[in-house]
Amino acid sequence: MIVKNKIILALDVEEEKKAFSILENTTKYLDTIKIGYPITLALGPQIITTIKENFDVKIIADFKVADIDATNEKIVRNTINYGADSIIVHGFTGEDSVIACKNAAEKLGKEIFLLTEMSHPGAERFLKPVSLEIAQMGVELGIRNYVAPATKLDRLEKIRKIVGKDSFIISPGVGVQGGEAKETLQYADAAIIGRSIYNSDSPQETLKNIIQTII
Ligand code: OMP
Repeated sequence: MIVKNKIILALDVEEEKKAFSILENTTKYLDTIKIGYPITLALGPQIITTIKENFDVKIIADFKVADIDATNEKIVRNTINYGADSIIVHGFTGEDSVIACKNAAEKLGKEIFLLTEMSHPGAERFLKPVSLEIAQMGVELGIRNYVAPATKLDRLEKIRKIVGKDSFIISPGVGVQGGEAKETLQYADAAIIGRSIYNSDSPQETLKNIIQTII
C-alpha cells in the first residue's frame, strides 16, 4: 500500500457538509482517509460510496470488527460493497474470526488491517498483555497490514519487529492523543490523524504543517 505524504486523515466528523469541506481542502495533500462509526452512524453507510464517487481517495473503514466468524464475514463483505478499500478488524477475537475477515476481503480483492495494541490509556489493562501475541497471530495468518499506537513508541517498535519490515503499519494517536508524526514514522508507514486536522481553523494549513515536519 502507498499512502501519499504518509498521512491518513481520520474523518470522524458527523456532518456531510463539514466532511466535504475538509476533503475539498485536504485531498490535494493526501490520498487515504479512514472513516469509522461516527460518520457512518451519523450519515449512513452510503457516505462511503458518496465519498468514493466525489473524491479520489482510498477509504479504510474503521469498524474494528470483533464478532464470530459468520457475522464478521457479513460485516466485511457489506462494508467493501459500499466502496471501502480496506477494513480494520480486532485480533483479540482469535484466529477464526480474523480468518473470516481476511477471506471475505480477499474474495473481493481487498485487504484487512489487524488492530494490535490500541493508543488510549485504557488499553493497558486488557489489550497490552496480549497485543504482541495478536501481532504474532497476524504474521502466522499471512496478514500484511497492521494498526499500532503512536502514543506508545516502545510498543510500536516491538510490533514492527514482530510483523517485519515488509508489513504495512498505520499508526493512530498523533496530535491530540500526544503522539508525534516524525517519531511515529520511524516505525510506522503512515500516521492516522483526526482531530488535530479536522478541528483546526484551517485543516489544509494544519495538514501542510504536519507534512513539513516529516519530510
Ligand atoms: P485523533 O485522536 O482525533 O487523531 O483520531 C484517532 C483515530 O484513530 C480515531 O478515528 C480513533 O478511533 C482511531 N484509533 C485510535 O485512536 N486508537 C487506536 O488504537 C486505534 C484506532 C483505529 O483503529 O483507527
